[in-house]
Parts: sequence; C-alpha cells; structure tokens
Amino acid sequence: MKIGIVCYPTYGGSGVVATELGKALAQKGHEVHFITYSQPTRLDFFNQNLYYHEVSVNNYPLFEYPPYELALASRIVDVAQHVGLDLVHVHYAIPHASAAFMAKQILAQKGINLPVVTTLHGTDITLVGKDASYEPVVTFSINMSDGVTAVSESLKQETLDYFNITTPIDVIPNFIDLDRFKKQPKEHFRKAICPNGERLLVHISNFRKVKRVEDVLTMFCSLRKIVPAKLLLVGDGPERIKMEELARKICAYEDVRFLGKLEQVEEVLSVSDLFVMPSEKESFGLAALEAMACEVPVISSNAGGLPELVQNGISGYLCNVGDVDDMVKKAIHILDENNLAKFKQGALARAKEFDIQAILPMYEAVYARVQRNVLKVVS
Ligand code: GMT
Repeated sequence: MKIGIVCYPTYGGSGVVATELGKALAQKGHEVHFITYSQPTRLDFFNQNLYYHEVSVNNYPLFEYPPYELALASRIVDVAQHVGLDLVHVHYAIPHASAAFMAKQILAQKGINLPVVTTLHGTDITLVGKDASYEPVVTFSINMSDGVTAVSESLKQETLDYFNITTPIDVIPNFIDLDRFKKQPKEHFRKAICPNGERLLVHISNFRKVKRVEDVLTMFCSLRKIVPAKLLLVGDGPERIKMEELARKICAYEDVRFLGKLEQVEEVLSVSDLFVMPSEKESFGLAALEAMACEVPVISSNAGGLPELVQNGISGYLCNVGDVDDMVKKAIHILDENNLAKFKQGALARAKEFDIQAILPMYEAVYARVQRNVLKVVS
C-alpha cells in the first residue's frame, strides 16, 4: 500500500509512534510518505520505501497566525495526487484530522477517494481537544474519519464520554521495537553515576505540567533518606527550569541530574532500576513501556491507560495521582534486593506483549478495512 503519515515530527510520544510505525510498515514493503513540517526526529535511516514531504507555510505580513492547517491540507492533496496514496493516517487529532478531511474533500472533487485514518494519542482528547475553542472541529473530524484508533481503552472511553462520536474506535496500544529497546551492558556508565552501588531512578518526559515532575522529585528526596539512590531526569519542556529550582531546594545537588533531551534513552534505561511516571493524565505511557523493555520496573500513577500497561505488583506499582507517600513505600519494596530481580523480569515480560511485530498487523487490518469500505462505496 501507499500510505501517507501525518504527525508532529518532534519528541512527543505521538510523533515517535507515528515514525516507528512508518518505519516498520516500510520494512514490510509498504511505501510510506511522511508529510510534516520538519524531518521526524526518529526518521533517521535510509529505506527505499520511505519518503519525506515537507510542509512549508508561507507567511504573509497580514497573518498574525500562519495558517499551517491549510498548508498541510494542500500538501496532502499534492502528495496524494502525485504518488497515488491509498490512504492517509494522521496522528494526533489537532489539527491533522481536520486538515486531512479538507484534503479528502478537495480530492473527491477531482474524482480521487482518499480514506483517512485518525489515531487519537492523548492530550488531543484529554486536554486540548476538550477546549471549547477546538471541540466542534475535533468531534466533526473524528466522525468524518474512515477509521479511528485510540491508544488505550481508557482513551477510547474518555473520547466516547466527552465527544459525540458516531464512528467506531479501534483500540491499538503503543508498541515497542525489542531489538532496539533492550538492556545493554553499560556498567561503566552506571559506575560513574552510582559509584557506591546506589539504586538508580529515572524519569523521562516532555516536562509538561501534566507529567507532575514535582512528584518525582519529592518522592525521590523522601526515598533517598531511606535508600541510597540517585535520580536521572531526561527530557526538556516548560516545567524544566522550575523543577531544577525545586531539586536544588529539596534534594542534595550530587543526587539529581538533569540530562536534557537524549536520543539514545535506551542507554540510560539499561542502567536504571526504577522508572517513575506520576502523570496527572497519561493515555498509554510509551516512555514507561520503553523502560520496561529495558528491564526497568515502573512506579506510575493510575491515571488514564497506565493500568492497561503496568501490572500492579508484577511489573511495578500503580498509585493514586499525587500520593507520593505510597510511591515511596512501593519504591522501597521494589528496590529491596530480595524483590528487584523479580520486578525486572516482570517488566520485561509485560513489555514483550507490546512487541511491534504483534501490534503492526492491527494497523494493517484497519487500513485493509477502510480500503474495502471505499471499494464498496465506489462499486
Ligand atoms: O505527553 C506526551 O508524552 C506526548 C503525547 C503526544 O501525543 O505527543 O503523548 C501521548 O501519546 C503517546 C503515544 O501514543 C502516549 O504514550 C502518551 O501516554 C500520551 N500522553 C498523554 O496522554 C499525556
């Protein structure tokens, strides 16, 4: 098939899922055309079936807000006509689903049918989509999609509860490439950070408010009084400076390191003992899955789709949002030398259930279904 993929090309989870999906589809022989405003971060290798089409937004002094959505719709039309796309798969509803709908309408006038598959990732529904300034367009463009997927049962339910949705939603969870995300021998790195055999905790996120990074810090500082440990914080975002200030106030300087954005997070994960994800909302928790694949158990909140990933007492623990004391208690239990190896095995076993090889056919099945439906309409 010739598949167009529209996504945010940056570090966010939806962009990672879209890019890894496109790469895997290309390896399976599909022709994949990425349509985005810059090269997706993880689109970093050559494959004869992969193409990248940049969306450029020409600004004009009259525009206070450059009309990206129109430029994107025009580029989808252009690529669909030029290469003969079989469908376009948009990741993150805003503004991708409505741009794809507009492109579909324009192409229909030219006698071309372009099915649209929309994948809902999380904040496009749970935060931004609910905002009154977007809600009518989000509802409309989900309903106009030929196929809709959500990354967890929880996200599907929240979408159905909040929006007036008439299109069926398939749940297709996030997935993991186990060839890339696996524990690597990086003991020299661990020795440098934990010279006295301390336990190593890690948090990876885009440092938005919804991630509750302050809970990671308060939890760690309490834990640190009982268990010798170090904390690595990976990623960047609006809350980072505030979190650095908080860390200086409540933790010892030598115990907490902010590493910024890292490409090879699997190297850090390979030497870590515990991943902490205390999010206020989290539709799936891709970063936690990446940790589990590297044999790192997870302490997370029980928000959104996290209970569909983390098995309480096996691959980690689920705690109520903001219950830092419980997180400390559970962390002490996991990090105990009698328990840690068992939790590490539990984490890896769970991650294997989300192997990309098992999840990819679910997307292919949705593609086949929307194509069949198009053929039915045409004949
Ligand atoms: O919050 C992020 O990490 C970015 C965000 C995105 O859409 O770019 O991630 C969402 O999509 C990921 C991939 O499907 C999910 O694993 C994350 O749980 C989800 N984030 C939230 O729901 C907050």
